Amino acid sequence: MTVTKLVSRMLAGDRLALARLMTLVENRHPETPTVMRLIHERCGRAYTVGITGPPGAGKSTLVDRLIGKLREQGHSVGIIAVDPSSPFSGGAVLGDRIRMQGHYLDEQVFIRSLSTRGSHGGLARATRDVARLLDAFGKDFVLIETVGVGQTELDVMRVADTTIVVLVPEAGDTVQTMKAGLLEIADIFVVNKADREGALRIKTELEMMLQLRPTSAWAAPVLLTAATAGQGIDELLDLVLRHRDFQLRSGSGAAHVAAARQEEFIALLREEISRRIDASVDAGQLSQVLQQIKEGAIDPYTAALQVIEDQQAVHALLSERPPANARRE
Ligand SMILES: Nc1nc2c(ncn2[C@@H]2O[C@H](COP(=O)(O)OP(=O)(O)OP(=O)(O)O)[C@@H](O)[C@H]2O)c(=O)[nH]1
Ligand SMILES: [Mg+2]
Repeated sequence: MTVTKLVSRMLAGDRLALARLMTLVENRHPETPTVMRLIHERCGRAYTVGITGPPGAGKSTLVDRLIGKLREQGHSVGIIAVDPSSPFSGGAVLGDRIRMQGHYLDEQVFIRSLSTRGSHGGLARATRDVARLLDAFGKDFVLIETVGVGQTELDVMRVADTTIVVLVPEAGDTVQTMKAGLLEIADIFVVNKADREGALRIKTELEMMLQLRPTSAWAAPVLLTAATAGQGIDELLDLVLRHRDFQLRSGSGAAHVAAARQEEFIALLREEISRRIDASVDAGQLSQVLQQIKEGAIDPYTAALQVIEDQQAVHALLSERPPANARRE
C-alpha cells in the first residue's frame, strides 16, 4: 500500500494504518518526510505531556491514572512509552500495566512503545514524529513516558508542552545531584509514593532548590501523589491544565512551539546538507580539489572556503543528482 493511502486510512480512523505509519517513522523510512507533509495540516491540536524521572518512580502508574481521569472527562489519549536504556523492557512493561488496567481495549486510547534506535537524537525525533501521528489521528492528549534523567530524556522531553518530573521519597540523592537540565525542564514536580516516609522532606528540599532558580512567570509547583492509591491525580491533572492555560495566556506556549519548529528545521537542513555532501563526494565530486588536498598542495581551510564561495561547486555538491559533467570533474 502506498504511503498516501496509508495516511488517508489513518486519518479516517484506521488504527492499523496508524500503527504501520508509526513503525515507518520510527525506523526513519525514506518516506517519512512524505508522511509528515501529508499529516501536517491535521497536526497542532493535541496537548502533549511528558513524564520523566528515575526508574521505578511510578511514572507508568501515574500515566495510567491520568489516562483514567482524561477518559472520564471524555478526552481521547495517546501514550508513547520511550525507553532509551533497554530495547525491550520498559515500554513493554508500561504497555502491560495499562493493558492490565483495562485501557487496552478502549478504542480512545492508543499505546505505543519506542526503544533505542540509532543515535540519541534519532530517538527524540522518532518520539516527536510518533506524537505528531497521534495528534493527526485526533488524540486530545499525548502522554510521553521516559525513564531516567539523562540527555536523551531531556531531548525527548522537548517535545512536550508540559513536562512532569517524578521523584520519590528515596530520591534524596537524586535531588541533590539532579542535573540542572532536569530542574529547568520541569513545569511540574511530583513526589510520588507519598504514602512512604520522607515524601514531605523531599518536597521541602525541592521547593528550597527551586527558590534558587531565576524567577519566572511560571513557578513549577511540587505536588505529592500516591499513584497506586490514586491520590493527588485530580490535582496533577489540574496543574497540567493550569500550565496549559498559563502558556496560552502568556504566549509562552506559542513561543516554545515556534522555537522548537525552528530548531527542528535547522537540524533537518544541517543533516540533509551533510548527507548530500557525503553522497556527492562518494559519487566522485570534488575529486580534483581532493587530490590537491591529499597531496598537500593546498591547505584544507583554503580549499573548503574556495568550494563554499564557488556557487556552482556548492550547487553541484548539494544537488541530489550531481550533473554528469560535475561528476566527472
Ligand atoms: N508505595 C507506592 N508504590 C507505588 C506508587 N506508585 C507506584 N508504585 C509502585 O512502584 C513500582 C514501580 O511503578 P511503575 O509505575 O512501574 O514505575 P515507573 O516509574 O513507570 O518504572 P519504570 O518505567 O520501570 O522506570 C510498582 O510496583 C508500583 O506499584 C505509590 O504511590 N506508592
Ligand atoms: Mg514505566
